[in-house]
Amino acid sequence: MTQTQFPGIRIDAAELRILRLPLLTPFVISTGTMTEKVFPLLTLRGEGLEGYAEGVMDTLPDYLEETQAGALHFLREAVLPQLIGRRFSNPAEIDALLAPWRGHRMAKAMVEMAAWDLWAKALNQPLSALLGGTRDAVEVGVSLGIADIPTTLERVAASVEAGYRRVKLKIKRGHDLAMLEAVRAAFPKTKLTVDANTDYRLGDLPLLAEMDGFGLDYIEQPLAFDDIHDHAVVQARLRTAICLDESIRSAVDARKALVAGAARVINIKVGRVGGFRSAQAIHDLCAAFDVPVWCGGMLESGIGRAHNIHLASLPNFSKPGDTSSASRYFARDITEQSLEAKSGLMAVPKFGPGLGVTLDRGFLDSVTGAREEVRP
Ligand code: OSB
Ligand code: MG
Repeated sequence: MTQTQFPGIRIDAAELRILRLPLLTPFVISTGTMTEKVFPLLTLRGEGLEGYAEGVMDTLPDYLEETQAGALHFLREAVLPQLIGRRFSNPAEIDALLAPWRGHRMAKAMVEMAAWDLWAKALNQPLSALLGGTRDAVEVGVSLGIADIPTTLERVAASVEAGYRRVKLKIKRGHDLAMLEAVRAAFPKTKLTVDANTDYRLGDLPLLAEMDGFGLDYIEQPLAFDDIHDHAVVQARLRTAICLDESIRSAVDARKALVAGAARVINIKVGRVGGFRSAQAIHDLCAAFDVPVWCGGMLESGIGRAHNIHLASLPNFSKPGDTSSASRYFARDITEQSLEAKSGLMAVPKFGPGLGVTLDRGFLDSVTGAREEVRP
């Protein structure tokens, strides 16, 4: 079937759920501790198919400003009633529908990503093929939460043993240089990065400069979530690359950061930047600047994890991502397939078209806290 013959997809219905999955290990970062993953799951129905996406916003504005309550309100009251009953022939039309509303990139991403899944299923193609992916498996590392030094050393050892391609260590003020010294001494050759989740200030520049001594691949998001300028000041004084995460929500943000020299690496989270089209635009822009990108994560379930892996199959995802094995996070996942890395490689899931994973409906119902059908 050629594109011009494609009749489009009519969206018949939308369902929102709030899910709660206990985490096997509490995840500690500079902004707080997570003991369970609570997240919204959107299902779009049309043409007898279902498209899925999960939201990466927290219940409270911990990582960025968006919250689940705000996202549900926006989706329920504004976006989904407009979408239901409409026909779309490609995801760009969904982007155009969402564009007039300000911000809410995580909520918009849910709609855009579920539409991509539905579209790929209607075309009977893997999502990665439609996104422009060029590989069947992606290199992955782990993101290790903040813990005492002996625990951190054990976790690094287990990750290296499992074949992960790099280890990202969460840091915060007061939990940085001594920890790095211990890890580097025990693992002189391991590819290491750190992620501060915004805990430092410009005045910490001397301390950040000391990190140049540890041979890190990059320092992720040392400064404020809404800053680009001060990261450029820091980058100019460091040998180590700065990688931006929270600061980049769009291709416009990425352009500003790249032109300013605020980052030499960018972490793309499709759920943070408003969806796949935005993620592709950031990916392409970074390639033009010769800046590598990698795919971040937000402790996603099998649905968000699958979305991330499809995205990471694009060519400029040239550094290992955070999409490690689902079994590191959850005793049981909501997908019938558990997404597991082997020797630091995560296969692009192709158990079916689109996202390539299927829901374990019984288990899904058992972890659903609230469920609603959205009406036009
Ligand atoms: O900064 O990348 C981050 C988790 C929650 C909030 C922010 C971040 C993270 C991670 C987890 O690093 C990555 C993952 O294992 O999914
Ligand atoms: Mg980060």
